[in-house]
Amino acid sequence: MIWNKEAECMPLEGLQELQGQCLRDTVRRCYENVATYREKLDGAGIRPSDIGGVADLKRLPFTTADDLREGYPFGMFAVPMDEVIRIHSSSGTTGKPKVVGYTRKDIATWAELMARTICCGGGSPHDMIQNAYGYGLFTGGLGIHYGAERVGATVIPISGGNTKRQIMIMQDFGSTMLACTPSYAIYLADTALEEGVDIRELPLKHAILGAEPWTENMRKEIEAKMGIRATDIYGLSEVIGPGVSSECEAQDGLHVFSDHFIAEIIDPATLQPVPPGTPGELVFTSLTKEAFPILRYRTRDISKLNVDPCPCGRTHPRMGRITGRTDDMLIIRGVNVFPSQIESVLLDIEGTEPHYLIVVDRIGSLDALEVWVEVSERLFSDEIRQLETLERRIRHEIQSTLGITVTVKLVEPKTIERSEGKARRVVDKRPTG
Ligand code: DLL
Repeated sequence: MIWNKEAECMPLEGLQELQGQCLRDTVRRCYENVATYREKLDGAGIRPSDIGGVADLKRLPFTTADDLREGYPFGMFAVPMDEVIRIHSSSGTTGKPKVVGYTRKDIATWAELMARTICCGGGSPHDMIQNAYGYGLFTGGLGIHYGAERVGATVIPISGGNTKRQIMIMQDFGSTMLACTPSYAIYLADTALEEGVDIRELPLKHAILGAEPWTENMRKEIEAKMGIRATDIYGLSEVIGPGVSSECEAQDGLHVFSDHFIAEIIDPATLQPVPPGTPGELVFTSLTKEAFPILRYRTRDISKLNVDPCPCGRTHPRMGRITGRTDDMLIIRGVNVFPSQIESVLLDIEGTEPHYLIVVDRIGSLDALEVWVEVSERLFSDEIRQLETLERRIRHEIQSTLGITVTVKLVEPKTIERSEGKARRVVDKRPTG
């Protein structure tokens, strides 16, 4: 089911034309109403009238998380506060949160994009959507909520946490779609089993999962454990929240809703755009947002673009699954390490659970990488010899994937802290500076 066929299946020429018009308008509004953009554009010697169409996008300066923090809290809003009807924010890794605002039209746009996301994930007005994303300043809860209402589905605004209650509601209400982070989906499935509930036997059919990196292996595991189809959904507060892109039934890349956002991939070192298929940093420009328009925002997320036609009929280009971030990339003894690489190794090994923690420390002058892995209940009660074999195997597999030595620590089931939102996978104890 395509939510908005006219927009989502628009011929590429028409789409480019529309993007050009919206870009001109967005740049003009940014220049006229936001001091940071005016200074940046003046600094680059660009006047809004220099922007003719999409081809001129690459002339615009980038916007970074630091720019947003400098404008904290409302400095980058492009409309008077009276027109702002909603605020959200996202905690950064350091310092003040990033604060974003929405006008009434922005909220309507967001609901439309979330309606598309839900339909991309197999949802329809007949669905009962259990929304286990957190409600509050985080965009996940209210984003899905408005989208579900726009579709005409029934939304259960249960928010995150309280796992046993989630399972009870899922059984009693007969939820057909689940919305939460992928790590929470696994936790939910495992907890259900412990409670003697097999989710595969419940009416649940779909899950729309995102807000944190996950892998194809995790998808397989979630789909098998719950007997459902799991769809990757992506977004970030600075751009709108969830509803920036979504996988469709092809499960092969996430369509970027390109009548509202332009995605680019750049080489983070040279800052130059790279051709389709080449991995790099995702950069977004909003085309229709009023309260918080954004020009060439550097997300730090690593992905690639695919402009090939999709069997689903949507024409909007697809971005690949996020494979890491330029800033969560760990550099250990000079080697670039992505937590997702370690995760895929673990998920391929029988007897391990998808709960792990990467602990990086400095011993003397050398970086040390330790991976804590939870093992399954069954294995943990086995002989020591078995555990040693498993530990050796994990160590060997990680070492051959990353090319650096690693210590593996097997820990008892349920010792690694569970998260109800985004999982925290890395503890970096190295001194900074
Ligand atoms: O996480 C918005 C969201 C809510 C997306 C619910 C999907 C579902 P922020 O809190 O601002 O917004 O965090 C944005 O989360 O830059 C990525 O690093 C990461 N992220 C979001 N979706 C995905 C995904 C929400 N599908 C940051 N895969 C982004 C990997 C994701 N990473």
